[in-house]
Amino acid sequence: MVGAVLRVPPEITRLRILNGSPRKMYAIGLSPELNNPTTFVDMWLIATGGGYIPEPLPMDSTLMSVGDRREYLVDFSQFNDGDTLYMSNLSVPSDAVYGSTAGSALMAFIVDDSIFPTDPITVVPAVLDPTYALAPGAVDYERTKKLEGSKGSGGVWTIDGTPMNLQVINDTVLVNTKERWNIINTTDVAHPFHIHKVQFQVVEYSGKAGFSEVDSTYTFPDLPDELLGYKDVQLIRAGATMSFEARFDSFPSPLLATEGYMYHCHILTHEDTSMMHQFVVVDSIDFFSSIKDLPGTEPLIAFPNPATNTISIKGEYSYKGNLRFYDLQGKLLRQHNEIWIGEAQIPVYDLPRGVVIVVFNSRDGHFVGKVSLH
Ligand SMILES: [Cu+2]
Repeated sequence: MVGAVLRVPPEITRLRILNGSPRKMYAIGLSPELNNPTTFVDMWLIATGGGYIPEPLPMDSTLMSVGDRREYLVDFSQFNDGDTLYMSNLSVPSDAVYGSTAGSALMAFIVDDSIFPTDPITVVPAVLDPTYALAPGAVDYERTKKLEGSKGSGGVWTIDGTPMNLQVINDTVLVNTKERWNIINTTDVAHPFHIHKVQFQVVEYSGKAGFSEVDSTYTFPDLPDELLGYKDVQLIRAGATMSFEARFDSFPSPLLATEGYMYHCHILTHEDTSMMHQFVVVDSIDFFSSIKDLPGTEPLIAFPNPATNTISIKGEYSYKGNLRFYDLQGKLLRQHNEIWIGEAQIPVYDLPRGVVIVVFNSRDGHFVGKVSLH
């Protein structure tokens, strides 16, 4: 809403802020000055999209990327009845491809002595979540993703150069494991990386963070406010790398999953032009014991079995699809996209010896089987 006004009590007030814009980032602060503000009032960050941070963190301004949610305490008791504070609209980073235009304030807060909250907050708490720590356990698996594309590429943005394909599950995560994901922004613009299903914690970040124009490396728990807390979206500035850790502790897919959770750039026009992949979380026992041919598909066979150097998968018809190899713990070993079964000799000489799971998916046929490598 343009020109929004909120009347607030002369008390500490909790503000929940969401950047719901499809693609614009906002750098915000609170100031008594309407235009070109130079003085700011402390905002105490208390929570992110995934919960409380360890203790309130005061700041005068911050960057809200697309999809960001933050909660702040602001002490309006220091002002008089009728005083007005403005949410300033400050300059966004140089690599924010769809920055908002700095200048006019986003909204106003008017202190109003006639408002009496029934349960006022009288002090900013010293501690919010004393148990806050990195998600427990060692990292079971690590993945690295590259955000790719450029402003000159005609609006084609991808993850690892691979367009979004609903027929492809790009990652299979084993339930009740902890993973580290390294997201490398190789592009010349900032992307807010967003993942469904989990709340992650940034453990390392190298490059420009927030709206700073200075390259730095930050390591958990010494993080600037823009990187702190449990979250499901994190802006990664041009050229920066963000690593997060998360536990995938719930809701494994009941069957061989064909419906994935998404991870993608939160800029709507980027996710719509392919900067999105999907993953499933599986329980390995359920995953492999429930495997069967889907209705309406013909049986396929992998041969030779056992195999040493190559295998082929053969059926009555030729299909084009995606072939993946997993180990018995459900970890993806390798993926081949867009191959024709019945023709391709698929190399397996470099896979670990022993039994591997072969999964083939296409629009028309599915195949899951075990192949023994020796
Ligand atoms: Cu993007």
